[in-house]
Amino acid sequence: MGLGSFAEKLKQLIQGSRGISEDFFEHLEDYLVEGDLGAQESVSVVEKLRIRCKKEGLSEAGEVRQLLARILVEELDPLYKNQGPLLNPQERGVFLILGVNGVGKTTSCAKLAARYQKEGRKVILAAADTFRAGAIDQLKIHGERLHLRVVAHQSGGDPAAVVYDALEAAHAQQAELVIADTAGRMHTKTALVEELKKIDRVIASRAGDWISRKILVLDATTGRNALSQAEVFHQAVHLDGVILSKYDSTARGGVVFPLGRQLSLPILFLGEGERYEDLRPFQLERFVGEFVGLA
Ligand SMILES: Nc1nc2c(ncn2[C@@H]2O[C@H](COP(=O)(O)OP(=O)(O)OP(=O)(O)O)[C@@H](O)[C@H]2O)c(=O)[nH]1
Ligand SMILES: [Mg+2]
Repeated sequence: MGLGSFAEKLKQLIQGSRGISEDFFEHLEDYLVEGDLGAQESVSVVEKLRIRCKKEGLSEAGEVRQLLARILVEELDPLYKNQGPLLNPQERGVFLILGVNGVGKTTSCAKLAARYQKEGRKVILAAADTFRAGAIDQLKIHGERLHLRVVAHQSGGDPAAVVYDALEAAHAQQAELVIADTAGRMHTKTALVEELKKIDRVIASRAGDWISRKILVLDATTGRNALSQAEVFHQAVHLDGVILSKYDSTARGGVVFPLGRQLSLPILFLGEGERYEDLRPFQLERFVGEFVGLA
C-alpha cells in the first residue's frame, strides 16, 4: 500500500492524535470519502464508530483501527456470508466476462480458465470479442499455453454466434465450463445493452441446465469511477459479481464498499498480477484488514 492510501492516512492520523476527538472523527470521515466509500457510506460508518467507541469506552486513537475494521466487515457481511461458489462441483456453467476497455477481461478469462482447469474441469474459451483487432489471437495464445480449446470466428463477426458455437462444442465434447471473453466498450449504452442481451438470449436458449454467470471486471486503479461502470452493466444485464483487477498496482480498493452496499455486488476475485495464478478469491476480513492497514 502506497502513500495516500486510506491505510496510510489512518496510520498518520492515529500517530498524530492523542485521544479520540471530534476532530479525529471528521478527518477519518474525509479519508473514507477520499478512499472511495462515498459520502453517505462514510458518514454512516463514522457514526457507528462514534457510538461504539463510547459504548466500548475507547479513548486511544490506536484502538480505533480494530473497531473500524469490525464495523466495515459488518457492513458487507450480510452480502458475503450468503455467497455460494460461482460453480458447484456437479454444475456446468457459462461465464460471460464483461467490462470497459483495457480493464483486464481477457487476462481474467485466462486466469479463471487456469483455475477451473486446475480443479479438474474441462474448460472451453469463447472469443466473443470480435471487435478489437488482435483480441482473438490474444485469447488463442492463452488457449495454447493452457492447452484449451478456443472457439473463435472471424474478426467483426457476431459475438452471440461465437457463444452459441462454444456452447455447442461444450455439449459435444462434454466440457463443463465455457468462459466467454467480450469486447471492451465505454458507456455506449444502447449498443452494449443490445449486444449483451443478444448473447444472453443465446445462452438462455442453449445452456439448458447450465449455470450462467455474468462477471464484470473492474480496474481497481480507477477508484470510484468503477462504481458508475458497474451501474451501467448491472442495469444492462444482471451481474453476478465482480473481479477487481490490478489490485496489485494500486493503493485503492474502497469501491468494494459501495459496490456491495449500493448494488449488492460481491467481489469474487482480486486480480493481483499478470500471471495465471494471480487471481485471489476475495475474503472479506482479509480485504478489510488490508484496507485499514491491519494486515
Ligand atoms: N498488474 C496487473 N495487470 C493486469 C491485471 N489484469 C490484467 N492486467 C494487465 O492489463 C492489461 C490489459 O489486460 P487485458 O486482459 O488485455 O484487458 P481487456 O479488458 O481484455 O482489454 P480490451 O480487450 O482491450 O478491452 C494487460 O497488460 C494485462 O497484463 C492484474 O490483475 N494486475
Ligand atoms: Mg480483451
